[in-house]
Amino acid sequence: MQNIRDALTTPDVIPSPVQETPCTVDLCLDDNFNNCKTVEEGYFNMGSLADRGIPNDSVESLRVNGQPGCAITLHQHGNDGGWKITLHEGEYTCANIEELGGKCNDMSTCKVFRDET
Ligand SMILES: [Ca+2]
Repeated sequence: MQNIRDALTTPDVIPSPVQETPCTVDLCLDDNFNNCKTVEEGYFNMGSLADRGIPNDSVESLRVNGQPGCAITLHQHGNDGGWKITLHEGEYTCANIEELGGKCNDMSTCKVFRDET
């Protein structure tokens, strides 16, 4: 058994890199992170969002979870049309989304991904 002195003086031989965790996003139908549905990495069109309980033009706040580099791109329409914003790990209220160039209750498609750059 290791005594306490050894435990205190044993150097960390392995540097601790960022632990990679899955990228997920809580898409919330109401502001301030209420009524959220969680989606994993991938591209979601209107139909696949609806299948997950997220009707068209209903997202009002969201939370990007996981690391490193987890992100979501929100699109106003399909096919890359309309406004588009990319958000990295963190929490975004309706006001935050609008400050960043998006709109609340106006997103139709999105992509959750790990931004390797
Ligand atoms: Ca809403």
